[in-house]
Amino acid sequence: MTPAELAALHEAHASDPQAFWLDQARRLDWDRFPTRAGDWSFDADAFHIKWYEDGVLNLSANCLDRHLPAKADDTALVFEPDAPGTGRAVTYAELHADTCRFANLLKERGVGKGDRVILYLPMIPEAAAAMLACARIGAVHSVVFGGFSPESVAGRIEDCGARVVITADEGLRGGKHIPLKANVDAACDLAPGVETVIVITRTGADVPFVRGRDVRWEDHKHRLAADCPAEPMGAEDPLFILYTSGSTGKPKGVVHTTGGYATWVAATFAWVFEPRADDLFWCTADIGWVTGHSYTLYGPLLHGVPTVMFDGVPTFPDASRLWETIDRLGVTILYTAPTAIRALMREGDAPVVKHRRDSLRLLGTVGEPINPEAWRWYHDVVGDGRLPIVDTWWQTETGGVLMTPLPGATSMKPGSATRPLPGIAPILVDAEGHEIPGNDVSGNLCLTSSWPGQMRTVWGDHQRFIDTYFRTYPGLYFTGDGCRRDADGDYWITGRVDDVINVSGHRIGTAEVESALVAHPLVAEAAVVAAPHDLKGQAIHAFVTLNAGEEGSPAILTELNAEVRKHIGALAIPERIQFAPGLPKTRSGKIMRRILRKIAEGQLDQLGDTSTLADPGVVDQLVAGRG
Ligand code: 6R9
Repeated sequence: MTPAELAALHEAHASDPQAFWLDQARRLDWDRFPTRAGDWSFDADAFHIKWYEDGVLNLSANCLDRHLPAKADDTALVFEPDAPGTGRAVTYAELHADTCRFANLLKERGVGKGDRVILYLPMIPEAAAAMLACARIGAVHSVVFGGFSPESVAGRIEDCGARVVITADEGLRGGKHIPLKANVDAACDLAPGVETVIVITRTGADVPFVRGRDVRWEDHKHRLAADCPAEPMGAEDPLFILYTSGSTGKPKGVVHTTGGYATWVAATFAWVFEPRADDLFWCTADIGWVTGHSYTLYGPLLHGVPTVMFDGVPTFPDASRLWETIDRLGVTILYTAPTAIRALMREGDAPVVKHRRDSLRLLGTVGEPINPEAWRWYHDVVGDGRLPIVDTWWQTETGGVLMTPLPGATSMKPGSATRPLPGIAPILVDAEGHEIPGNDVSGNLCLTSSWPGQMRTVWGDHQRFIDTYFRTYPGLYFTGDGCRRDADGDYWITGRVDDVINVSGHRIGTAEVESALVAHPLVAEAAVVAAPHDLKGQAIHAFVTLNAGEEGSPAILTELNAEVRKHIGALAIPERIQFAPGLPKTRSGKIMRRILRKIAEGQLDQLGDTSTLADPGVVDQLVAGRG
């Protein structure tokens, strides 16, 4: 985009927001075009968020049917499995047919508009078809990342009241088999409401089937009709629920609706990636995360841009996997996470430079702040110094990108997400919620106005939605991120200021890990904080106090890790568990995490004022025990 084009977009929004947002909605095919764009208020007494409310559309039709007349036989997605070179391309016609078959199977099993369906799947083309099938019949999909434990799956099944789960026999990643179906069986034992489990064959492993409940996709696929009408959906009908960690309690079911989400994904995909006819887009994110929803699946499909579904890991079979795959497939845009870049940077330049990478025209990152060193390596080595990088800041809650440099229009700065997209209104506030004006300042990042892709509610708990995001600073959406605005007015996200830890781009709530640890019978108390980590960005550091008379041991450590694996999943296992004779508490009994954070960070000379602690001696013990 040129600077003038970007200025024109900002100007169009400023002069008539309603007209601007209605214009953005024209990127989609509507059964009934909305007469009004945004209708919202962040004020407590009039709180509501609605976009395009009288519009009617179907997202699956927008992703598939509208491409059929001109390009039925063109590639919609490229499946790139764990083993390099064993994948295949799937055309729009094929994806449409499989989506319809899936939709018809779901209907046969009693799924209709508004019903929730849990997906626990590898990155296979059938996963795309299953998501699109839900969207086609108006069912609400909730994808659960395959790294979560049976207990986590059960919690989500119960929270959203799903009666159908779609899974695969096994996953296969980095050469390792992941027992997806066995995990679903265990989840169903814990959450007994599931009536149907649809099982897709990925590895062909011999998995037990429960008669009456389990359905093998391949047994039915060929008898199911390859067409199915797309249900006309109200713009504000829910499209999906995605569970994500917050500061407190259980993961929240973030709800996105149809018209606003689709508009925002279509608009941001166009602005950020400027799709071209010959693009092959590769977003490495798993569909279990929001990035996988918005930019592995929906964004490219809405634009008719072929998208790579990668069911592997960047370091398997070796550290050149991404670059070898880019050359083999002819990838033009790579969108990945800082944690992957750091891991590959550690392997040196050789695995990169032995591949051409000359098909690439744009690089992107998402998920966590990128350190300038990793940015430079991505730019200089991966991009040969010739490719722009879009450092896109956004959240599960925001549906799509909110801040990023735009190639051609914004100058890049290593480590900065730079500027908000058109229609996005960030401000920085201090702890009391007063705006911090001017440049060269830091504060908590809030947004003053709504945008179409904003989440609408927490599933089943609208009050929690309001309390979590709009109460800290009344009248503002609080992102949970800290941020600096530099002397030029560019934004630098400095990371979470709430009790969320970002481990390799995965959001993990400290409260969830703490409650997993205290589930162990010998644990009296646990406190979890973030510590900086070279590869993961942040790592989990846990302080655990055992019951009186118990001694910490390697055996207990193993058991504690097993608790976390059981209650959440391996991705939340702490980097470090430190046995602590006591935790630093105020006289009123509050754990002072500030002190624990400094200990975990190793900043032992910056512990600050410890005089208000009930027992200041605890700190010395913790410092000594840090080792
Ligand atoms: C899309 C996604 C959201 C949190 C967010 C922030 C961090 C994401 C970032 C970034 C700095 C970027 N984050 N992108 N921080 N620069 N480009 O990641 O959603 O999983 O909900 O995480 O990730 O802290 O608040 P989600």
